[in-house]
Amino acid sequence: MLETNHSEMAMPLVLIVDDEPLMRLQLKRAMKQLGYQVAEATNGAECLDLYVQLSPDLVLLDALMPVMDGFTCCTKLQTLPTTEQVYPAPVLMITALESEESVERAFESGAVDYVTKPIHWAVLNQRVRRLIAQAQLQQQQALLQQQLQEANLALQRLANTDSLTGLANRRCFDEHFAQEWRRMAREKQPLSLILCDVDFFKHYNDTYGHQAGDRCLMSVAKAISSSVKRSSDLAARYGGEEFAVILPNTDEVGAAIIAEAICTNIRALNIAHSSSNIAEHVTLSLGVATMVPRPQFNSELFFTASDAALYRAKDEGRDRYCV
Ligand code: GH3
Ligand code: MG
Ligand code: MG
Ligand code: MG
Repeated sequence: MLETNHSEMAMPLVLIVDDEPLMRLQLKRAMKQLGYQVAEATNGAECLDLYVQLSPDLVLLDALMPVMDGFTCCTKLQTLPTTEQVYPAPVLMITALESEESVERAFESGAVDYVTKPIHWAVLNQRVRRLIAQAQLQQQQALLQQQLQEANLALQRLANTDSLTGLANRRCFDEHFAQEWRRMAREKQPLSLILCDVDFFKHYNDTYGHQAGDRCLMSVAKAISSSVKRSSDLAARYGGEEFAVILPNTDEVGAAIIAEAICTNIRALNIAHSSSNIAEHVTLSLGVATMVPRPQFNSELFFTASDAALYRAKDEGRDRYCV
């Protein structure tokens, strides 16, 4: 039973839960006088349903009710998952039970405040106002926190992504590489690195223009990243027309398969390159190196080995990989 439209979101919503119609009426009148919207439930079970549906800002909860009493209901409210739509709303228990045990039970079940019947209306009003103000502050803080997290993620994505190709950039690659290098040492697994360089790319730019060159790099990037399959593999734009692929837990044989796949997928792009000295289309040269953890190896040696293999691929005629 919702009296006014909560979707306007301007007025806080108070969920009144009491089995006595007269009590609900009085509470409703008081809350409306304070300027709040009101929804009503007649027992704990109804309260749970409305709570999830309406995400109130405060729950005024009676203790003794049929079907489900206030203590049980309050306990269940605490276990509801918090989502973007449903914030944990404070629960104020209103009951004729004055025993110490009842007060303790109420707080143990998650109520944040306790008022006894007959109601002292001025006291209730003050407590309601304070609880709603606190809840709104918490909601705002949670929202801000979430926005901050999203902004951070977006920033991180931006900082790690090459803007032209959408691949990981050099910064991201270096970080990932350092991580995988340490993992290799720890887990005693082989690590492979493939450096890729577009053949005669200067000629390509000279022939087709720099913008066509950019589009070519985008296609090449896509073909390279679609050639690596595992989630731990990383393809990155290493610089200008150079790309690097890091393959954790991959030996020489596995790395050669990926290198071959990259060559094949680039050829399949069939990007016209009339000034290429080797083919009528764009090709790549690749240098592959694999390391198994040994004390005398360092990461610089690894790059030197891949680079040397890449130069060999260029020397031997391009459009190929060398190990
Ligand atoms: P090789 O086969 O020996 O690799 O010859 P190459 O012409 O590819 O080698 P070189 O390193 O001389 O040329 C690389 C070219 O890549 C030169 C540079 O203008 C071009 N390049 C680098 N980054 C970009 C880019 O972001 N966009 C475009 N369009 N061209 C780029
Ligand atoms: Mg009752
Ligand atoms: Mg180059
Ligand atoms: Mg090149």
